[in-house]
Amino acid sequence: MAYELSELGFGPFFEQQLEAAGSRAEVVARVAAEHRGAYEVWAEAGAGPAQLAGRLRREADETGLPGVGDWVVLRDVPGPERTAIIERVLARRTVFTRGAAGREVRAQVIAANVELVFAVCGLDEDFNVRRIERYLARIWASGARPAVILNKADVCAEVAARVAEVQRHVGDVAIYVTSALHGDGIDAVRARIHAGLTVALVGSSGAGKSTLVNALLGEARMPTGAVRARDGRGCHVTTHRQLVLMPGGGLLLDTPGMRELQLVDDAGLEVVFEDVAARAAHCRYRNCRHDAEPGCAVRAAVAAGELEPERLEHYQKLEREADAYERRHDARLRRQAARAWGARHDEAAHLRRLKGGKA
Ligand SMILES: Nc1nc2c(ncn2[C@@H]2O[C@H](COP(=O)(O)OP(=O)(O)OP(=O)(O)O)[C@@H](O)[C@H]2O)c(=O)[nH]1
Ligand SMILES: [Mg+2]
Ligand SMILES: [Zn+2]
Repeated sequence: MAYELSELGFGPFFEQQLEAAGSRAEVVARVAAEHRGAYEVWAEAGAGPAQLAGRLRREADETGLPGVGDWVVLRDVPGPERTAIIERVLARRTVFTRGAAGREVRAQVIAANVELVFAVCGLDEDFNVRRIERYLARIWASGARPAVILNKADVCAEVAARVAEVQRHVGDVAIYVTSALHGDGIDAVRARIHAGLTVALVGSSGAGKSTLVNALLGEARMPTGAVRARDGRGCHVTTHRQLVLMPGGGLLLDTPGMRELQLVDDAGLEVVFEDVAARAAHCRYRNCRHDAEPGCAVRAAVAAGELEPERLEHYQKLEREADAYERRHDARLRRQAARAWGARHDEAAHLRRLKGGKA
């Protein structure tokens, strides 16, 4: 199978990077899938498996490694029978990352070079406005545009009220109401997708991302799975990220449900909480936390009934979370750097001893 690069979303932003590197004939490809370090790449001349050049693996940190959606340069033409070698990752236009989970130090690339990201939320037990805000903050921070899909409308008795509630929190971000299982509302979502555009779906497990992808494709290509009856949670059916080409053009990226989507910094919060941020610009202190500081314009707006107290509460909570992450993350990086330095130091002392010098 071979692809038109423009159909895969290739454009001047990436082309310029190739020209800058010289006129050497290069095989450009897009990473279509990634699973535990094994890649699938799509190029004009063919498609097939790929792996990283050893140098890349050694030099790059986690976010420097290619993720699904990345444009890469290969050593040779890919094909089903051979494993192509990825030599270089082109700079990204957008990148959606997940904060490092548990003990990991680095953020993980979820989707690279996507233009539009749908935050999918079920209108069942999954429904949670705060989670939608959190997703939107991360999507804005990625450089992509967000939109919201409220799925499973068929099992919700108060769709209009829920939509109104979400509307109050997302400003002018588009909201789509769907029932992926029955194909309702899908045409409006499909209308947002066109040739050359890459669209990702994110959201908790069981929200119906894969069911939506299937409905958009018009065929059951992605496996889907039942949610637990007890609490409506999904069972993490999708285990790896995969690009699929829409019959009418455009690319969809289905992602596994994320157990934790942390805010890694406050990028994006300013956009989601534009109403809060606009007032905060008038606080007396620039680093005002809007708690009990004198001259706080945000608190004043709440007191005057111009800003919902809930908005401020959500904003403060997310900002504290971002701060905590940054602090934890920095501390971890510092510890790691100290360890690496210690190891180098020990090694140098050991070498000096071997050479008969003083340690
Ligand atoms: N009633 C109803 N059920 C739906 C709808 N969309 C999806 N489902 C069901 O919800 C369950 C989970 O759907 P999936 O598409 O597998 O969910 P997912 O978001 O891809 O989940 P992960 O891959 O685990 O992240 C399945 O049983 C679907 O049939 C819908 O619109 N209405
Ligand atoms: Mg899925
Ligand atoms: Zn303030």
